[in-house]
Amino acid sequence: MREAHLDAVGRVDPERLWRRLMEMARIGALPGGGVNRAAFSAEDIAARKRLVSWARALGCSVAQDAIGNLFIHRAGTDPRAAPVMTGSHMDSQPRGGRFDGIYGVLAGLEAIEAMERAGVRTRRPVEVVAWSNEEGGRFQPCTMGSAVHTGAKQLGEFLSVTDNDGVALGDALARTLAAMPDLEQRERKAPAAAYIEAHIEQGPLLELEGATIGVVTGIQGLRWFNVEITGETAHAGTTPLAGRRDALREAIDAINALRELTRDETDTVRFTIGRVLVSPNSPNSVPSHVLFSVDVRHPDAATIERLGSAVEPAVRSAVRRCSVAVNPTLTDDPCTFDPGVVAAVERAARTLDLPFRRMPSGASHDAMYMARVCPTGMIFVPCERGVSHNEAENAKPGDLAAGARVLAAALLELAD
Ligand code: HGY
Ligand code: MN
Ligand code: MN
Repeated sequence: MREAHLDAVGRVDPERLWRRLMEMARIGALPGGGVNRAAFSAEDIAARKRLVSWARALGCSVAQDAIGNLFIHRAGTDPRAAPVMTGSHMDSQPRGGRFDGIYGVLAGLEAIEAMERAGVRTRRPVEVVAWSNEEGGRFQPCTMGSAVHTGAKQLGEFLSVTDNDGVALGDALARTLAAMPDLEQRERKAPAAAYIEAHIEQGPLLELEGATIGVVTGIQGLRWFNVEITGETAHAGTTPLAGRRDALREAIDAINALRELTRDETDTVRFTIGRVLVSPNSPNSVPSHVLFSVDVRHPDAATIERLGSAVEPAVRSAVRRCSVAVNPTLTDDPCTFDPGVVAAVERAARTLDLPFRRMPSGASHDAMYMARVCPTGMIFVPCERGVSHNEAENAKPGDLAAGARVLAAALLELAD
């Protein structure tokens, strides 16, 4: 690694990174120590404003696209060169942790600050992206901002999606875009020379093996669905079971059928029903409508394809008297990261003498979509007991800084 690059990498400051992480953790802070920063919420807007103020203080320009993805741009010596991009997301799960997503955004900002302080100017521009709605907790599906940026999905498909309170995404997005009217608009899908995302592992492997850096090789496939079952509400005391069209009773049968479908002795399949809405949701009225989510994942392309195709038939086979709608909201096949970018991440870990291991990602990330449009890779750092999507999510300042150094080193190599 060139002397100037080593100098820049050495200027990654663990305290500054930790301080920014803790400042962001106060936005949407929960009593249990985690955060709730739903996409396009007041908390998301506050985090966006905080990030933009830090980016501008570094002399970077900030642009925003039609779905609210934020692009922090550090100019290179060759303005015509496609940027090397990094980033992640700032939205969180309803009871999320202080590091999921936001770490990748702030590690990218830290890498830019280290370059700035070292006076290193790369040939390519370097951009840090904060993707909109990666989590999909409030508005399904997940990884929405990167899907629209890369052209995999159209924004128009999502505007009428509603959250649990009936708020439409289009309205929440309009408020978010209006909150920072002075940002440059980035309408086109800008080409990128490469994309690297830093993220906590959200699993236990690195911690168990005492490795500091995960050199991520790819992401497992996933399928999301929303299933709606519609029956007829009735009096709980007077209506015989024989005559009922009980939507919850039949939703339970459908969920049990899906549990059978996804039963796996090797415990490789990941099957989750995380969201269930029941109406009228009253103890003495027979449920007339149930919406439940289905999240199925597997690293093997043929297996996830088979499971995904079997969801609707399994649900329909279990539902007798009610009507059923099965709406697939996400179809992502397993992705393999670019060998050149994976090697650059590994080279950086070796140069910095950090213990590392190559590994796949069980969690999905915006890198899933960027991998379809440019050479892409990811960097993992350990999180305590592998816990994530939980307020107890925790990570060590030293590991977070090590990940940011590997990110800075890999970005410098790819940008020059
Ligand atoms: O669901 C996921 O895998 C990601 O953490 N949003
Ligand atoms: Mn994440
Ligand atoms: Mn997450």
